[in-house]
Amino acid sequence: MANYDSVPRVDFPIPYKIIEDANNHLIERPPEEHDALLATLPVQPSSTPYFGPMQPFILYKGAWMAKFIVRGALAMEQCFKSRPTDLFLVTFPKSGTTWLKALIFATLTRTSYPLDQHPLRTHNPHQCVPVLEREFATGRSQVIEAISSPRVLSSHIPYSFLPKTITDSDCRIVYVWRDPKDVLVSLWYFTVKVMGGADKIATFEQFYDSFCQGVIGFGSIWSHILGYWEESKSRPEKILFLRYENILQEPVKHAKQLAHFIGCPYSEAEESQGVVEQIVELCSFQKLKNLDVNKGGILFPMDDLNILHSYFFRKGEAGNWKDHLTHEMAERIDAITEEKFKESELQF
Ligand code: PAP
Repeated sequence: MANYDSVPRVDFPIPYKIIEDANNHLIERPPEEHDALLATLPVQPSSTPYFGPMQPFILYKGAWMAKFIVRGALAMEQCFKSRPTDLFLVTFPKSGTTWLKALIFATLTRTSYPLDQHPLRTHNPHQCVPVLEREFATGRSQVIEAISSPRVLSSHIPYSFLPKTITDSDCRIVYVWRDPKDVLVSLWYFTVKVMGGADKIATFEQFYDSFCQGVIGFGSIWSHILGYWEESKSRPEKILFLRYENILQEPVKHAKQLAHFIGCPYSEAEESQGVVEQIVELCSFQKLKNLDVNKGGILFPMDDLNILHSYFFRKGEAGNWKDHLTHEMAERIDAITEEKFKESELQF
């Protein structure tokens, strides 16, 4: 297994500039190779409530997905080449991606930058760790190839969508999951912000129903979690399976576990100097949320979506669903979770 002690520096910033056009605009050229296959996939009925431009969703490998994610996954299957030192962060959206991007990136680069001048102070965590399927879906695989090792890459795709170059390798995956009720609420608020208001989309009740049915653009959250859980049970050295709420409760313990898993454990000297606590503090919700870079700034400026950095920081706590779900709504989700998880040894 790779050890990062000898290669502590991670490329930064991500080399997007390699695909600028003559006017310094970042270029997007969605690959067309899979258009014919994509056109054969079932499309959600037009009566499905509308939540944004990722629709209509298409059915691929049993999951209702945004078309660009399937396009990205197909392009990854065809072209992506993993490297033994690659590290992947995988999450169902709104399960702790931003936080773990920060923690992983800060852990890996802690000897490259003084912590008081760390790039996370001036860059949103999503600017430090690219989303694989997004880059492949928009024809920017060169960005991924241009990053020197060790690469930290992220993804939201289900385990069954991962290319063999990842699943058949010894590359490590950090998977983070979160109480589906909080994921639902977080995803709703994010969607409302991106869409410019709740009046632009279907109702929260319809969103809730779609989430329960797994028709939200990333497949069913329960299948997503179980796909990685089953694999992590049989290959714990490959997949570190973490839960958002547990990291919130014991961040220092989990930061150490993470560093160990990714091959750059904290030395005794670092521990006694409080480096773990400093990394945890740098990546904490309050710290990141209040940085100027995360109060302003647009992520993916080449998109029409206008996703602001601030959209990734809302409450940052466990149990906020209590302010948004009725007792019946919460019970229904918990019943689904219990039913889906009952055959696995996964404790909720
Ligand atoms: P993504 O999958 O689209 O990248 P992701 O970062 O997983 O989004 O989700 C954002 C959630 O993580 C928000 O949760 P909330 O809506 O329930 O508040 C956000 O507040 C939370 N979050 C962001 N950064 C941190 C952090 N450093 N610590 C804890 N939670 C965080």
